[in-house]
Amino acid sequence: MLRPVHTPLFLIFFITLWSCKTEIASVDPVLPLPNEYQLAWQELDYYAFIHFNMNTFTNKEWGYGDEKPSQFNPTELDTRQWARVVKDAGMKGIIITAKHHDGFCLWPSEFTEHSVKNSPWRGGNGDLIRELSEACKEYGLKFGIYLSPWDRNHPDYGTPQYISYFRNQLRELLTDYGEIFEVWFDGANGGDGYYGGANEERRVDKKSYYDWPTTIELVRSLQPQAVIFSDAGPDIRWVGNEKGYANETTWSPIFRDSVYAGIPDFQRFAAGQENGTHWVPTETDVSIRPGWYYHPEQDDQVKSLSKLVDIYYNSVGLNSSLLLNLPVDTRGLVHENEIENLNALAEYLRSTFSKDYSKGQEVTTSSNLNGYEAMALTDEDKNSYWVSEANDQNPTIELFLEHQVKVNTFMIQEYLPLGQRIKSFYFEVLTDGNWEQVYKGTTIGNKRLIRFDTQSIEGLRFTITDTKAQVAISNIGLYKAPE
Ligand code: FUL
Repeated sequence: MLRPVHTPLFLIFFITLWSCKTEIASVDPVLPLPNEYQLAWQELDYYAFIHFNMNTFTNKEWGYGDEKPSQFNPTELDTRQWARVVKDAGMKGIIITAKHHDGFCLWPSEFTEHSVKNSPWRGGNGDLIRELSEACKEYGLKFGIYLSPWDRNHPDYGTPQYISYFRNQLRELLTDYGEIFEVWFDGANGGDGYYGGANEERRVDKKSYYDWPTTIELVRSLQPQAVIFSDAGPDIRWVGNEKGYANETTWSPIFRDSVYAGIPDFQRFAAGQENGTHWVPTETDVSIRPGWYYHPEQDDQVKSLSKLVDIYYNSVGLNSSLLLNLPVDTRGLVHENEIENLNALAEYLRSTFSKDYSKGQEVTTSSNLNGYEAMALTDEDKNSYWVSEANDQNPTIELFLEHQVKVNTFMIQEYLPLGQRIKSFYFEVLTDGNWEQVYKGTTIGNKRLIRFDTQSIEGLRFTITDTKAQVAISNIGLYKAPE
């Protein structure tokens, strides 16, 4: 039998209105916020730097600028080997030193003779940037460019003409080689050098000489999705050391009035600033050997698996990304010793993160805003997230496991599109009915990895003790890393 039409429609209308109101509460963002390209970059976690250029052949870290193109002569150069090694290591991309401080160019730039075109490599017809960009494409890796603002070879360095030269080179690199994910501007600039034969010291005013705003606009116009790195951003900042360790407290926001490569102001930037005005997360750059470039005498000084693991946890696990440098050797290959340790690291990370013990387990929270339930925490979807209620002073996550599990690693991520919020927390595990605090920390941001002694636990509790606003957390994970 049909019912009268007007009553249910009327009811349905109000029920819909009511449910919309209760389910979709609004969450105010905490400024500043990342842009879409910074968010995409943030997901890369771990990618490679490759230092390979003239210094590889002169066995130096910083060439003076008087080297001869004839000295650049790799015998077995194979960028596909680099890409394969990087891919196998679980890294997501490669940033290459297209030009280091000595000025030699790995591509046949039309603006200088100081490049591969005058070297014996590939009979002077080689273009390493092309070969590497193609290898990255083939292996599904992102491709990035390091272009040194300092040039110890160029006669015009220190004058306005050099800035035009620098931008012309940037235009070549950002036009001719497909999509670029990151542009890396080194802070080391100004000092003595060859400078076309002048052999003198040239100091520049790092704040004004490069006119960074114009260069940044050039990058934006050619590769809008590329994130730009320098000591102070604009998109990504230096972590403040070359050891591979981010700060325990790492805010992505900083007070950045201007961008100056070479004026890092680490006192302010290493930890970021809780109430900073710009979103400029850190990148942790470190070499797998003592040097950035290949030196045969360092063949037995490749960082060990345990050191690499430590670096991974202290960069990726501390709201940073890991830019791990591989010094390609004089053959033009990633050395066997690197490959061995990288493969061990990849295996370690795979075996740790392939099984998440929190998945499918019962999660409860101290409060939640309608529409942002606890189950978002374990659904492995970065777009869903849990939000606590505004009056919840100690937002808490509890997870009870069906069976005891042996674990030693916990992961938690804030939902970054709403800004970085959490200021401090502690973490407890439940063993044989007893809660034990195993870690106490400060910021979280993109990702916090917590290591603790391997234990058979039946539950865990994560308590936020201070936050800028109600918390928004997208994911948690529970893992067992190999001993
Ligand atoms: C530094 C440079 O001077 C080193 O040679 C290296 O390229 C490193 C990544 O950045 O500032």
